[in-house]
Amino acid sequence: MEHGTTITQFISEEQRHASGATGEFTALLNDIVTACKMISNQVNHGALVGALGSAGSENVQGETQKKLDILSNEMFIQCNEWAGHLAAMASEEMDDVYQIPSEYPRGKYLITFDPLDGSSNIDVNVSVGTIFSVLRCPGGIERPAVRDFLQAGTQQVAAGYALYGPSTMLVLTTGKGVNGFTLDQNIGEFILTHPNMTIPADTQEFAINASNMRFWEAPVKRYVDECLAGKEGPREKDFNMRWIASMVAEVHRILTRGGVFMYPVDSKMKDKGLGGKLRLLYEANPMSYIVEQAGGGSITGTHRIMDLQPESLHQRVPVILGSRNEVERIQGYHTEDV
Ligand code: AMP
Ligand code: P6P
Repeated sequence: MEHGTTITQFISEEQRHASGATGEFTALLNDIVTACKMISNQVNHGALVGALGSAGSENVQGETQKKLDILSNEMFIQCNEWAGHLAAMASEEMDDVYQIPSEYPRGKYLITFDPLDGSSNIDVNVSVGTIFSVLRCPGGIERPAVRDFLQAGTQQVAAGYALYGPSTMLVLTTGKGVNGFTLDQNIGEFILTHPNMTIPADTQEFAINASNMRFWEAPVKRYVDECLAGKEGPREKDFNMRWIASMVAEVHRILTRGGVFMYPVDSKMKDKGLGGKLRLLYEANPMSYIVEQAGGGSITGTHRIMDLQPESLHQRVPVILGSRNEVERIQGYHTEDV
């Protein structure tokens, strides 16, 4: 019986187009896939295995950690630390760089990841996800330091996310488009269900946390007001609004039917000295790589996110991404108001 292309097969076939590839990258991607399967299983069984609720600790962001945040982080590390493909890892849930234990060989790649993005939703059974980004470790580095992770988004060699929703999906780019896979629980394999995902250039749907409206800067306020004005306003069409508070779910919706997602910097963040809400290395950059590979755009408001030179491991940035024509319009509002 035809079961469709598995992700293992897909990744292996992609390797054939990479002349001189040793197979390390392929093996690394497969280890990441295994980690996402394990996290999916834990998330799906949440309350049944006592995995819901707070862990009673805070992460480097000062955010309360859920038990599943810590479990997911541990699972991601366990699946990826042993095989000798990585020089080090960095996670939203860990203050500093995670060094590969001395009993394991080291490899030539780095991973940054958010093991369970949107975890504030986990206790109310709303979709959450895992976000990952793969970088090359600078040559000759035995023990990577923070500075070795501070690479622009354009240096990523792969990025992806797992979405733990009504079905578990894995969306992946290695620089040749974006492909989506759905986990077949019966055989424990991801099957290619969404080949060559592309974002429609136009949209009538935007996503923003409207409770921050009084803090927004003028270009964002202008854009949202015009959307809300609908047919009678300057856009001459009605818009729909969404806010799931889970970036992975929002990005997946945009990949599937278009839209624009905004978490802009605002006056409240600036008063606290913050550059935004979302983290550059393991949220904004991987999602920007995926969105751009799908034909969309991803900016801070004024600049392309993937061009930013990171300054710290947990740096926060503004994020406006999605349908290209909409993102270009918003960028225009930011630059014309400068
Ligand atoms: P490797 O020698 O296995 O580390 O691969 C060298 C480079 O080839 C990687 O950094 C990727 O840019 C590319 N590559 C290797 N395998 C794959 C694959 N399965 N899919 C996409 N790109 C690959
Ligand atoms: P707010 C989840 O914590 C997250 O990092 C993103 O996944 C999500 O888009 C955003 O924060 C939600 O933020 O302020 O609406 O809770």
